[in-house]
Parts: sequence; structure tokens; C-alpha cells
Amino acid sequence: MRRRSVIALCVIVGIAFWCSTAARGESPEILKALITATSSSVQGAWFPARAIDGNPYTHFKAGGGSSVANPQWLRLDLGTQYLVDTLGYLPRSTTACIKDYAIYVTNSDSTDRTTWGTPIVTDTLTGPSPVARVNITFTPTAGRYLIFESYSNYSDYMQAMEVWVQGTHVGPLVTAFTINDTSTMDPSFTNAADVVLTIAAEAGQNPIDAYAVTTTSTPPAVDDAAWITAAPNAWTLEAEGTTTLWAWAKDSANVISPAKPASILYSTAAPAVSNVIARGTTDGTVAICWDTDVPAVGIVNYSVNGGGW
Ligand SMILES: [Ca+2]
Repeated sequence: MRRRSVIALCVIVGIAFWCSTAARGESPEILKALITATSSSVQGAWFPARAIDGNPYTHFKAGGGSSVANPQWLRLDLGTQYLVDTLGYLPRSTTACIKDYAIYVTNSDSTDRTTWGTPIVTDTLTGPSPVARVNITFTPTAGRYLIFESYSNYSDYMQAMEVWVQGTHVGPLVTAFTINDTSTMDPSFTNAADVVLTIAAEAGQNPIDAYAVTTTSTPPAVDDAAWITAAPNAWTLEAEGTTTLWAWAKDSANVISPAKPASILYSTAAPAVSNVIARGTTDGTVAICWDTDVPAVGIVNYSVNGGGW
């Protein structure tokens, strides 16, 4: 089996995104990597994920045909239940801006609005000039889903350059999980079956009283034998190849965190390296590519202008 590995050496990296200095609520912003966005409709390739990609120059747009009518909505799945108190909204322009809107926070996983309950906010936005982040604050409300619904717009359909959600998680969260080689602590590759588990978790409204690591993404039952009081720190891999495990935390009210997966490649075979090439060379970057005869994780040692490796 041949595997192609690519490592890009980035000597110069320069990516900067706009960031808001607008006033906002006290609660922390929920990491966008934990959020999944869907919408009632999509126009072209302006997918709902573009409203949470962290880039203020990409936008989501509803619509997609003359038969599409308001209201339209953007639904944010926060991955677990949060006490939500703020929605930040960056319009596309002063005219491509939501006008009359409602916000729902709900635990309903249905897209049927009759299951969302009563909106926590119904209001009218003033088209901001200049365009800037608008923070809509409201009474802290518990729910896994936030739905931003547009009844009317200053022009066209519902659009958003970016949105942000602020709140505190109600249940526990596993914030970090890695499977590490025992000797090197490498989180991606090991040549030994016995590995180290590293778990970090945050309590929500109740203290964490148990942790579990499982071999499937299905949440363990509250009385599963996998729950132990201290975070597991060791594991024995059953077979060579890539293994994925899932870490969980459970609080004193039996609320279980969302799954936090981690993977590691276990191989005792020394890979044979061939076809080493450099390509895409610029003043600041070059991609080094090679083949291995077995799955492998690679590193590149290099020197610049005859300096040290
Ligand atoms: Ca965006």
C-alpha cells in the first residue's frame, strides 16, 4: 500500500481576519468549531456554514428561487445545551441586512417552527452604517439550538457575513482529548500498543463526577461500566492501524458531554520512503512530498541558507 505524504513548510504566513471591537455581552463566545449551521433555504453556493467560518468576507444567503418566501432562518446547532444570552450579527451591507427578525433558543432538534416555542426576541434591526457587528442581547435562555429567523430584509433575502453566539454550557464539556505515544507523547503516531490518554474537561452548572472513554461515538448510558471517577490516562490499542476513541464527561445531574474523538496511527513497521520531491516553491514556502509503503506520519528536517538543521 502506498501513501503520499505532503508537508508544506510555511516560512512566511500572513493571514489576518477582521475582528470586531463592538460591545458585547459578558458570556464567552461559543467556539465556532463546535457549531453546525443549517438554513431554511440556500441561494447558490452561499451556504449557511459561511456565516460561521470566521471570515467576515464570506456570507450566507437564503433564497434560491422566486417561490421562496419569507420568513427564512439560520439554525445554529451548538452541539450541547448552553445558557445563551447574545447573538452577534454582521450584515453583508447596509441594505443586505435583516430587518424584522425573531430569535429562538430551543432543545427541539426539529426544523418545524411549531416545536421551537416562543421567540425570546422579536425586533427590528436598523441597517447599520457603517456596516459593523450588531450584538443582540437577551435573557439567558437554555437550549442546544439557536434559530435566527428573518421576517423581512432591507433588500433581497436573509444574508449574514458572520454570526456569533455567546453563552455558557449547561452540562460538562470535554475541551481536549489526545491519544499519545507513551515515549514521545506524539498525538498522531505510535509504535507501541500501550498509549497515554490526555483529557481536559470543563464543568457546566454541576461538577463533573465521572469520565469515560469508548470505542464508538454512541454516548454511554449513565450507568455504563465505562464511567470512572478520574479521567482515564492509559489505553491498550487492540490492533495496528488507525484507532479512534471517544472521550466523555458526566456531571452530578447525569448530564453527559458531547463526544470528543481522537485518533492515533499505530504501526510497528518501518516505512520505506521513496519519490521525494519538492514542488510549489515560492520565496517563502515549498511543499515536500514523498511516498511510503505503509501508512505513516512524516516530518521534514531542513536548513535555511546553510544554517543548522
Ligand atoms: Ca463568513
